[in-house]
Amino acid sequence: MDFKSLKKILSEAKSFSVFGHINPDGDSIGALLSTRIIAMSLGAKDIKLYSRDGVPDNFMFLPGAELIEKKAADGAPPADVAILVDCGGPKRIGDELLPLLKSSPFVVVIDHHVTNGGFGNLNIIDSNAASTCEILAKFIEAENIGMPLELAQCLYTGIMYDTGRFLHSNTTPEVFRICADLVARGANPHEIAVNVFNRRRFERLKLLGYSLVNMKTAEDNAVSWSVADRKTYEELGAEDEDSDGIVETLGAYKGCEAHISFSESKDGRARVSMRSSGRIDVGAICAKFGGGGHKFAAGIRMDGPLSLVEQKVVAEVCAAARALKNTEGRDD
Ligand SMILES: [Mn+2]
Repeated sequence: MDFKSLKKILSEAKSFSVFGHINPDGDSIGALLSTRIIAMSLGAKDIKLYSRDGVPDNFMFLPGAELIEKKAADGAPPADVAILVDCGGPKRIGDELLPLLKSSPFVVVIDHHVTNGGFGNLNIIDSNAASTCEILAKFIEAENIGMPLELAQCLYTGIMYDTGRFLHSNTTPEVFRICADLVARGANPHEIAVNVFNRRRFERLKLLGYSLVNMKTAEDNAVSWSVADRKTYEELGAEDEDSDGIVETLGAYKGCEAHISFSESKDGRARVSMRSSGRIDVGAICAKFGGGGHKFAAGIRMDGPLSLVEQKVVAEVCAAARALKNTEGRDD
């Protein structure tokens, strides 16, 4: 990875627009805020942060979160450099922000998605990294950039989040080495975990409860999924972002190889989140439907109706589960 060029750009350009992805998660928000702190420590003054869907409540405790904007102010001048963090492709920033991205003459991509082909003028892409924040932590280390407490907190949050609290298969010795260093610099794992996971609204917990009570399974429980349509969201008082994390809980079921959460967003589109227990490549399945992500964690946004999306996607995942059963056999 060309860290030298990244440092040069962050040190020399006058203005930056930094973009995270739609339906932001801990890595996207952590990487947005970290990029700002890093650029400032290299002398940058004019840095705007954009996240089309804002900042979920549980990440508002992070330093600088209130600076993240959903859209550009009217007549905002184009920035010298646009930086996309945690985005596998330019459309991940959301269509509304694309004109702002296109107005910048130079684009930097910092990402860890295996599907990222490198669409920037400078691409810092490492699909072996568990998170975009891990790449940023390596950049800071390699280039001897300072690590204030605020930066350690943001990076730790992103890394912890994208490794599923250090439980996913991407949790490498490197992840622990980096996080040990971040904690030594003041990042507080307990405080961050409480903020990110344990300060939920009741409506969100009700949506999780609904999803578990109405969980469906197929292929001898190798595939499990839940569906929440618009009506359900409204009855429970839940928001789009409340579906975050449901899919992980579905995977707790014994014998589950792939688990899926289907929800109907406010814009009427279907949002599909898919996880694998480690043997089915759900990234490849999502790619067939125009989605993307990683081998064991991926997603799709599709036009509805939701029931048809459910039918098509579940059929594809069930076919993968059957293929797995045929080739490897089940050992439970
Ligand atoms: Mn990520």
